[in-house]
Order: sequence, then structure tokens, then C-alpha cells
Amino acid sequence: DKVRGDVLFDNVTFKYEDNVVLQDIDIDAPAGKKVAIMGATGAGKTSIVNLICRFYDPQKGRVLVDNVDVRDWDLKTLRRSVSVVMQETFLFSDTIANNIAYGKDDASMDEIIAAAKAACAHDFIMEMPEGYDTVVGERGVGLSGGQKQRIAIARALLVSAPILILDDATSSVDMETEHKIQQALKRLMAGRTTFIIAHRISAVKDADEIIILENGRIVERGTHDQLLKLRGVYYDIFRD
Ligand code: DGT
Ligand code: MG
Repeated sequence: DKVRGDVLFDNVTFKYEDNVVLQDIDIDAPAGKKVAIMGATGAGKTSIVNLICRFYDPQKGRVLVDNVDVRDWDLKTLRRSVSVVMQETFLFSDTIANNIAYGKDDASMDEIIAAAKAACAHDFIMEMPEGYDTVVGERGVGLSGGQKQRIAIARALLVSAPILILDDATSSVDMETEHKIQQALKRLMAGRTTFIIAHRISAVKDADEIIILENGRIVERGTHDQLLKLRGVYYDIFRD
């Protein structure tokens, strides 16, 4: 009963109260496919990934994982099958080591350090008063947005869920660090169904399918080359 990681959106419409956020969304992501989602702020990108994790349910249509409606999944199994680097990173009031190992309690210190190194977090962690034992979060040392993102990426690197979601995962780190982290993320994506939400072409151009959302609707979809030829929204982002 291992989860393969096929994800299918079948004509999904989703609203917050009267506000239609996603309309008639079809996405076919068989296990291992890389889907990138782009679009302006408020277009509905995060809402798409919220539906996979069942943080919300759609009013119309279905979201399927391994051909089973996510509503019929055991919530624990479903969430354990999805590894998410959220747009708004959440850290527990706990040590850095425990924050990284959240989701994989049996991780060894060597594994934690390797994940932190791959996420370009090791150096700043070692500069903290107590290194990996430094308490962060509400009652501990404050971290910058980019530092929190790197902790979250290290956390994702440790668990090996078949579905991976990167929601603006490197938006707060500088270009040079992002470039380094991309290498680790590429390894992380290998063999997993991946949803990459990003604003930079560099982060999406290798995806199997790039989806452009506008006001909750898919207005363009295809590979990097196909979308460039289309000379539409994606082409305009590319030229800027
Ligand atoms: P981003 O992250 O700023 O680039 O924007 P997206 O594309 O991730 O947008 P998303 O999916 O967070 O929001 C789509 C729409 O849904 C937007 O009009 C705001 C609205 N919305 C998001 N979260 C909530 C919520 O918790 N309650 C209500 N009522 N509306 C929400
Ligand atoms: Mg978002």
C-alpha cells in the first residue's frame, strides 16, 4: 500500500465563501511529473496545493491521488505522502535540529547536518549561539525569512514523500544562495511528483508542464519551448 504519487485535478472549482478562487482546473500529474505553476499574486497558486493536502475541499470536481478521491484518503497517510515547503514557513518553538527533523523523528544528527548543508543552512546555524541546539521560533532566536525557508527546505530534504510541493520555496533568499539550493532541490525532485510554484523562469523552465494561472483559470500550459512559441503571458515574463 505504498503511495505512488499520481495526482489528478478533475474539473475543480473552489471558492472562499462567494469568492471564486479556482475555476474548471484540470491537471494530470502522473507519478514523477514536474508541474510548475506561475501567475500573479492572488491567482490561486497556493489554493491549488492546499487542495492536494486537503487543507480545503473543492465545491465542484475532484482531486485524486493514485486514482482515489483525496476525501476518501486517510488524512494521516495522505499528509505523510506530501512533503511541502510552504510559502509562509512555520517553525516550532524548539531547537533547529528538531525543526529540521520534524516529520522524521528517527533522523540521525549526520542526516540532519547533511540536509542543512544541502539547503545552505549549515553555515548560519553554526554561527548561532548553540548551533543545532539553538531554540528558534516564538520563544527563541528569531530567524530571517530566507533562513526560515532554508530550514524548511532541509526538513523537506529529510523526508522522502512521493509528492513534493515547493510553494515559493526560495523567494526570500538571494540569487546566489537560490542557485546553490536549486541543485539540492533538483536531487530532491528526482522521481517524485513535484509542484513548483515560482516567479522566476529559471525555477520553472525544466518542468514537464508549466501552467499559467490568471484569476483562478488556466490561461496557458505547456513546456518552456511551447510557451515561448505561443508568445503569450509566459513569453512576456521571459522577456522582462
Ligand atoms: P501569492 O501567493 O500572493 O502569489 O498568491 P496565490 O496565487 O498563491 O493566491 P492564493 O491561492 O493564496 O489566493 C487566491 C485567492 O483566494 C485570493 O483572492 C485570496 C483568496 N484567499 C486566500 N486565502 C484565503 C482565505 O483563507 N480566506 C479567504 N476568504 N480568501 C482567501
Ligand atoms: Mg501563494
